[in-house]
Amino acid sequence: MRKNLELKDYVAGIKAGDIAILSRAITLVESKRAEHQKLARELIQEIMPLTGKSHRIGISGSPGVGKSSFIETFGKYLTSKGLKLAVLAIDPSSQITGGSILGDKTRMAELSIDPNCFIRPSPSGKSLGGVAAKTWESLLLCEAFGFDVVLVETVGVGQSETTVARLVDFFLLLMQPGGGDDLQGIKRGIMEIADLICVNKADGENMNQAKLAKRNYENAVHILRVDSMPKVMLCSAIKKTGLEDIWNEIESFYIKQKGALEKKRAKNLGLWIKDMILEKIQNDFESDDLIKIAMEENHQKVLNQQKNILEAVDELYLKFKGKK
Ligand SMILES: Nc1nc2c(ncn2[C@@H]2O[C@H](COP(=O)(O)OP(=O)(O)O)[C@@H](O)[C@H]2O)c(=O)[nH]1
Ligand SMILES: [Mg+2]
Repeated sequence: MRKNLELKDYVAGIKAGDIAILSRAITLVESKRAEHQKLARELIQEIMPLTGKSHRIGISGSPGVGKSSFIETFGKYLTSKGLKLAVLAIDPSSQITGGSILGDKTRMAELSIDPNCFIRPSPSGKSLGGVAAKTWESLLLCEAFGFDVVLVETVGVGQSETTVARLVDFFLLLMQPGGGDDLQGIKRGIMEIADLICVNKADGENMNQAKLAKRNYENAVHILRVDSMPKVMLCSAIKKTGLEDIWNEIESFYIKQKGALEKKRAKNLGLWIKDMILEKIQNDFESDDLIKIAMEENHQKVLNQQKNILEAVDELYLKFKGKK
């Protein structure tokens, strides 16, 4: 049996750069047991002054675009520059699909044994808010530990990208060249939060398609964005190209942000707190048996034209609120 660690052991281990302790600290924040959660909160409070110094970068893209391959290649590029890298993931579907997105270590063969890299798969959980909250605490622990860069990977499905965008400073969206229908693959929401778009697989016979996709995305960005215009770049995880340009873009983002970074982080945190509360309210609503019955009744009445739709909505809303 491993010895139970106390708060001071966790703090000392993290300060001393003990990777085994970092791992156990993350396991602690992921634990559902009440006494673990209490200790985890104390730990986060304790290490808070050591946080804030890393580059927090989100990476997303549809399944198959090459996220794992890119993280392997880009991660090796970063560690070869002497940077220390942590890779975390947010994937609330991992329980359903039976394996986390970072479980795929075969695509990260070199990175996963790199002493300057720490890879941690997505915590389990069905609620996006819950999974993200644990990833956030892991991110803080990794920062306190002294990682220069924390990458947070998520799959390009559902709400998870918006959530990841709340936790990171810079959001990198990976795309791939497709048979002329590139624009169909664009999800408006994600295009609106990306700080940089990279068309991966820009190699071999994909090259022309990749260049075409780049132009299409540039046009789309022009239409969709009025604030800052994210650049569109080409890269290849397999040929290891485009990495320097991507890193320069990230670096220049941090130089430009300077004082504004704290503001951006503060704003994101506020938005995220709101998201989490809304998720809780939605869960309460959807799991309430009386509301389920009332929903069904009202639905039928509206269908049968016995009730006005707005009347039904008001009634359901008041019923839900009245229970609080
Ligand atoms: N040609 C080419 N194939 C790539 C590249 N990056 C990834 N792939 C391939 O695309 C497939 C999906 O890659 P993977 O990293 O697992 O994608 P993920 O699902 O986004 O993590 C694999 O067969 C990879 O070998 C690349 O830069 N060029
Ligand atoms: Mg993958």
